Amino acid sequence: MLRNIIGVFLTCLLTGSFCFILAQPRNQISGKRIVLSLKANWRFSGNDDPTFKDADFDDSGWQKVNLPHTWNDKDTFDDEPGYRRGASWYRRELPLGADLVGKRLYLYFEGANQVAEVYVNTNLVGKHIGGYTAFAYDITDDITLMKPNFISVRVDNSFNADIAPLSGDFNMYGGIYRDVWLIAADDLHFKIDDMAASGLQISTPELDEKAGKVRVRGTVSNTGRKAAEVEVISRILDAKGREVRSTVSKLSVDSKGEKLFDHITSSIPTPHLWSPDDPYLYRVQNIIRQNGKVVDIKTEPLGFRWFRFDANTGFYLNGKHLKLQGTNRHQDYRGLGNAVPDKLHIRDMELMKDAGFNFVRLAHYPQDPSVLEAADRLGLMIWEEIPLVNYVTESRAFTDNAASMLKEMIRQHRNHPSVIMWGYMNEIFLHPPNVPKSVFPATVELAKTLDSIARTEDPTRLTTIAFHGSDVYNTYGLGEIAQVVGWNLYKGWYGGTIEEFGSFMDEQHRKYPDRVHFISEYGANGDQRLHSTSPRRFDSTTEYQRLFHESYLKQINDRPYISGSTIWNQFDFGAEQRGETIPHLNQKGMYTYDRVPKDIHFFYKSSFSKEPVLHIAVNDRRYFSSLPDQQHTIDVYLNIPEAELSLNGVSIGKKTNLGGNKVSWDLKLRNGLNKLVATGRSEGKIIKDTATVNFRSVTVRSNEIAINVGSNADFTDERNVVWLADKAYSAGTWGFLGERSKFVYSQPPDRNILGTVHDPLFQTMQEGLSGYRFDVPDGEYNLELLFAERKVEVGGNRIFDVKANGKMLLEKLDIVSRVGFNRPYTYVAKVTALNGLLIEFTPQVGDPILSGIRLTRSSKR
Ligand code: GCB
Ligand code: CA
Repeated sequence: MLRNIIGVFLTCLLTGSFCFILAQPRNQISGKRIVLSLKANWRFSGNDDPTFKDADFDDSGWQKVNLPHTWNDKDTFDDEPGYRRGASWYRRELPLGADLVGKRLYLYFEGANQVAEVYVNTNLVGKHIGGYTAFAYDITDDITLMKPNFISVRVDNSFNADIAPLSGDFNMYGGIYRDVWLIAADDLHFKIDDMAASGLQISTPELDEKAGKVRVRGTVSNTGRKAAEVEVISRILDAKGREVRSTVSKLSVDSKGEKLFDHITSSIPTPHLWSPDDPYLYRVQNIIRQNGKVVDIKTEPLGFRWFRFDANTGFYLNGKHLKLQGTNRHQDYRGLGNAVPDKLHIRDMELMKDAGFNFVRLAHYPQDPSVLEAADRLGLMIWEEIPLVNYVTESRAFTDNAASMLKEMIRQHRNHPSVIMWGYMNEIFLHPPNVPKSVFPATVELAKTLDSIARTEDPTRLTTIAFHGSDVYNTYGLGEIAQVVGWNLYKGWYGGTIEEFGSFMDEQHRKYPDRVHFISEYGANGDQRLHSTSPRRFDSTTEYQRLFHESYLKQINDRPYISGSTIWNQFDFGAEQRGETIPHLNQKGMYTYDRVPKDIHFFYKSSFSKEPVLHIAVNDRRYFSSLPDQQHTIDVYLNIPEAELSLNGVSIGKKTNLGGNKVSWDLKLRNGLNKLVATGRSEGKIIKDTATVNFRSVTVRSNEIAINVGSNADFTDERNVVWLADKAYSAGTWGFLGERSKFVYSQPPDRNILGTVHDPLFQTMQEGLSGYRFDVPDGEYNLELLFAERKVEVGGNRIFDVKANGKMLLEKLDIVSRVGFNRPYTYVAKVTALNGLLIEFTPQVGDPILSGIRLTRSSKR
């Protein structure tokens, strides 16, 4: 119900006034619950002191903030290793007016990462453990109406061995990063502080196409001084708000007591079913009436749908086979960390729907209520999980905390028809070094405990765990516990080949024919600045990302026993410890961190969406530079029968879509701007996509030759300089020399190059080269040489001389002593070419290296 007031709340924000809002869902009789947003007017301190809880503490010097808020939006992206994990405080006044006299008051937090202590007027009203679930406290007895009241919240995101996640490839941003509400209820209300759930549990115990029944179980609380006789009504409303069924019961609830009720409707004929194609939503409006007067209303979503999995043939929704075509989502956003407003959460869900997905895995933790609501409305089925990632602690407290996270997630989100699976572990055997052996059986025991909690709390969903690509899960019996086995597979990324994916899965299916197999992750980096005609594993080119996904999707589709899959990841996301071509980011998204689609998005859209798709896959379409006489392959993603491509106004032919959702043309671009237009037809309508490619062919006569030395990839920098992929020298062109010369692609953890955004240039290098030769015309040139030495554990100890056509440029160059490890060193000189230009590298200690070279002509002779 909280969500229904958002529109009203915005108005309040705009007028800047403090206001109460009646929680009054559309088409409903007015209820008595008052819900007030506590988004604005907080004060924040990054320090920690016990006096901050005191009502009379003077916080006027503190920073003003609004929620959602995190203190790690910036330090997770700077070049200082780590980010602040510790305690901070939030304070604000609660202006409570006469309207609230006689009400029961609750503070409702949608989430704070990861331990929150809530004080009201100096008194501790509750402490919540776990960063991703909601919590609510009754604060009535700590409040004095008509006087200033103060809330102080201590939030701590320190590492805590008893709280999951212990580690993970994502940032554990600290803060009150979701909405906070004040709920003022009548003494008689649907229970609010049962793990911050709605106090209501909706299910459809009997359901098929012909008829369905709805069961509503709930708890009525009476916080008043007198016992009360009430009526509880559950009304089933269709999407237009028309009452379909109504069930009433009479309860007597003791003072300071609570009462359960259990309603089952009579059979509803031909219920309108919920599905991704037709996400039809009913609602269940629950009313408490006392002496004929409405005292509380709580409305929950309802969808009629049923599902099952088959180990050989996959997933079925409402009796019909449906391959789960999905994607994963993290909850952060460029510039915001995890403090993401609802409208961006909702837009993310809409972007996933737009690509044609029918399923989303909310990895690796429960997400914002607006996410679940959007999933219901849009028709996206959901796998939601608690954040047990990489390993567990063998302690009572860890187990208890994990159990309560699981219960909270289930109770808070179980009424969403979109949810079909509850997960509780991810890659839990991807142990860091030094984890004791005993943790294997302990993890299995914990999995059993959590699995049985999930099945007891909610027998209508299935349980699941995500494994990484190792047999260790089978060895220890973890594969026998959950109802669906998820696999996170990166064959052809972190190691192995793309084709090994299918054979790995076939082997699993052969060995465990009764298991339901799902692919919970697969993905590869895509950096829009990097391109290659010979993409390779781990190069972060958009081309490798496309190759990887095209193959995986085909392999998944070829295997009916694979019930479905979720791509890693829908969006690039923050991962502070990573240092790939864009440091601090996991770059496997189909969209960038600020939600710009990469080409791969259009491949999936062409594969899954029912809308016509025609997309020229030339990435950001800005710039393209390469060797002369090179043919360019232009790929077009499409889901229509055929397409025609024209280049600069001239048709270069039609191609038929033979089923792979991709057609390609080989063509030659001209220097300067090239206009590509793809056209096709869908149901009589003309579909078009255009792309402008700014092309420059580079020869020894060009004014600028820039090489990404030691790399297969062209790198376009922010000035539109294209650093071409490297090659061995051949006469009439340029290239590296030396028998011992080898390409070096740095690997984690040595990758982040500090103080530059040209990481991919400096991360790759030739090692052991003897020279670099350009057969350029005689004349004066500016030369730029780029070097970086990798982290101390992997980098070399080397000293070498660099000469240009025999003239010493750098004598006894020792990169580390000049700039240190993992820092760019750029050397600039004026050089003269005479019968070409030879840059020589002569070792003194170790092997010479070079990461980039750029030659610009300053005069002609
Ligand atoms: C995984 C993890 C996920 C990582 C991903 C990756 O298997 O479950 O948290 O982000 O791999 O990109 O390496
Ligand atoms: Ca390089």
